[in-house]
Amino acid sequence: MGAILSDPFPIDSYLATVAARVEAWTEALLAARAPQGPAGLWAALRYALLGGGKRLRPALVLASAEARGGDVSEGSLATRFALALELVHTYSLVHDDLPAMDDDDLRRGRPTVHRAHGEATAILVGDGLQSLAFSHLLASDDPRAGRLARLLADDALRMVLGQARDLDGEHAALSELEVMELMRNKTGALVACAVAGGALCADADPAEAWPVGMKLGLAFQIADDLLDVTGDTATLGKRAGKDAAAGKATLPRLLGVPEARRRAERLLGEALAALEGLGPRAEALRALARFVLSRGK
Ligand code: GRG
Repeated sequence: MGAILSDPFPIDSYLATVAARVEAWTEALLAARAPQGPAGLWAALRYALLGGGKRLRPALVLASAEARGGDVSEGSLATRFALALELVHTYSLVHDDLPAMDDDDLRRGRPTVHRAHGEATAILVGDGLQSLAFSHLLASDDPRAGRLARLLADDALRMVLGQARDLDGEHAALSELEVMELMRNKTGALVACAVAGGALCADADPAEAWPVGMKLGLAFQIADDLLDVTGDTATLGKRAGKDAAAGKATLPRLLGVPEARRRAERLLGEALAALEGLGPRAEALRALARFVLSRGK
């Protein structure tokens, strides 16, 4: 962790810049679409989209494209894909928080969407976000948009499969391998999608980038599970200690905190090694990879 703490890359300001860009794209999307109404649904969509969030997935898309010499300027395909991915991610959080799923009342330090806007509206917010994501991406006349949409659809489906496994209530019986498979689907797929999609936007091979993103996605989920054990609700902006309360099988619960941390560090090391060959242009991507483990929320 020493190298992580002394990271000279200004990751906080990089993420703040990405967050500001994501928020500006979101405002533009809402301004174009919300006038069609109904006002209540669009207010809830705004609440879901502009309530904070680290914007890690869009940052990974842009950094992965940049690392391979891709265009990440305003209006580029990479920016369109980055927003589409964040819309899908936001839909997953809104639906995951519903009473029928994790039944959470706190997300990003505020009441969850169903708490603030009602359950039926929260279901529609998730549905609407998914449609908006593909509509926004496919509004591009870039011929690569179709491949990106397929990538996003396939990884979003993997997330749904992971969520189904997570909900099926047999956690006590899950082996380490089964927990890893669950994490690969539930969390890893969208993070891998970010890194692979960024590569595709730079005309590099997404199939080569995807497994590196998967390592980061797994490290990200282990870090999340560690924070659930070691973090507090105020810092996390969501309830801490939920996994143990729900009897969920996570790596920290299965292997203990120190071993789970070692696994996450190993995954990060493997991802960083795979990114080494990309040279100085990949500095932001490598810093984001380190942030996956060093983050406090
Ligand atoms: C409902 C189809 C469906 C899927 C839900 C994303 C998800 C799958 C569940 C959310 C709960 C959870 C612990 C998911 C694992 C991935 C994860 C840690 C998501 C939170 O992502 P962050 O930390 O969130 O990037 P912010 O708020 O920063 O955007």
